[in-house]
Amino acid sequence: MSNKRALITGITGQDGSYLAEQLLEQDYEVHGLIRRVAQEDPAKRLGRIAHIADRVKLHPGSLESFASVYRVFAENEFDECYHLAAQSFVAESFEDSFSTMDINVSGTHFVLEALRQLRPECRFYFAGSSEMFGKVVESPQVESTRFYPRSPYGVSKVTGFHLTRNFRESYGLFCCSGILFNHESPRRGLEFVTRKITSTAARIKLGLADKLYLGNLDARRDWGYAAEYVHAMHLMLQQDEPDDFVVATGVTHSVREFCEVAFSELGLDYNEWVEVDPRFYRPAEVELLIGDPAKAKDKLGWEPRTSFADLVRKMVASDMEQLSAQADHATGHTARP
Ligand code: G4F
Repeated sequence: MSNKRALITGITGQDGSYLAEQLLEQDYEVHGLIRRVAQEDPAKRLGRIAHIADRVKLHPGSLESFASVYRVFAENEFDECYHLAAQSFVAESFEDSFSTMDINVSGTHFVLEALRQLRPECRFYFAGSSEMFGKVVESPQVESTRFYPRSPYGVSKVTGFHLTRNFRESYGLFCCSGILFNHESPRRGLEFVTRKITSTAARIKLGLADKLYLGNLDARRDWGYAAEYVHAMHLMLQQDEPDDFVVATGVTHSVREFCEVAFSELGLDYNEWVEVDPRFYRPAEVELLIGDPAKAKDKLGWEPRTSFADLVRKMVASDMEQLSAQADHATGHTARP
């Protein structure tokens, strides 16, 4: 049992919510940094952590303001900091590269600098990304694979990764980066391709939608289960020495294969429902990602457990359950056979 105090930036996101749950189970005092957003429905914004809201301490702050990050560190003595907050949608980073850079690069810099000045003993985790490998120079990708980012998001994560390593090497701080490959769950945002597929397939099954429009169906990703990936983050901060780790399954599938499994789970043929819409193509694409998690297995004792098919099934089942209630109330909608 632990009485450690942890700060999670991005606590309301998919990963933040799973990590908060797991740290609470280990008796951590869990704090979260949340954006101060006027007039937003708190039930919606805090939806993923509603069930633990009374057990976490939330601090309003902005990653765009060093002063607000500094204040949170000045007022609390954290033992561990998990920096997960980011503009994390790759497609959006092409639309607004400047705010992606501000939040992902300066935001990371602010957290590191506040920690260095006020709480150098606090261990720090940076959410790196397989997007850093981008146009991959080797497969599978490992910790030493050269980065070749293909989006403003990827560039921002490479910079955050180097900042994290630089603070470790310059100031002796316990700073780690997890290079996490795509990780999904029923809590995934609706704009990411996996959840877009499972939620729209469920809507189609229930008669609430007629088509699923997607971009590049041939892109391949190494998809794992988010609840397992946050466990790896925690393990990284429990080691004797800070280090960087690839977290992945070692298996890759195409977006098309994801569609195939998701629709067939509902007794549907994806060919009849999925249409390619070039609006969803990206200016530069990451065609293939596949990670080798051998170092994480060896040093952290971490291994993925949920298979690709089980992950898809879990997400489809959850969307069907959520949307069924909605369909029951809608008039004129009938589930497809
Ligand atoms: O689900 P995605 O949007 O995830 P992406 O771009 O791989 O990034 C995610 O994983 C990263 C880890 O590698 C994270 F760092 C990042 O924050 C994020 O969580 O897209 C996956 C693939 C892409 O190749 C995209 O072009 O799916 C393709 N795709 C095809 N049609 C689509 C769509 N992606 C989205 N979001 N929407 C589509 O309609």
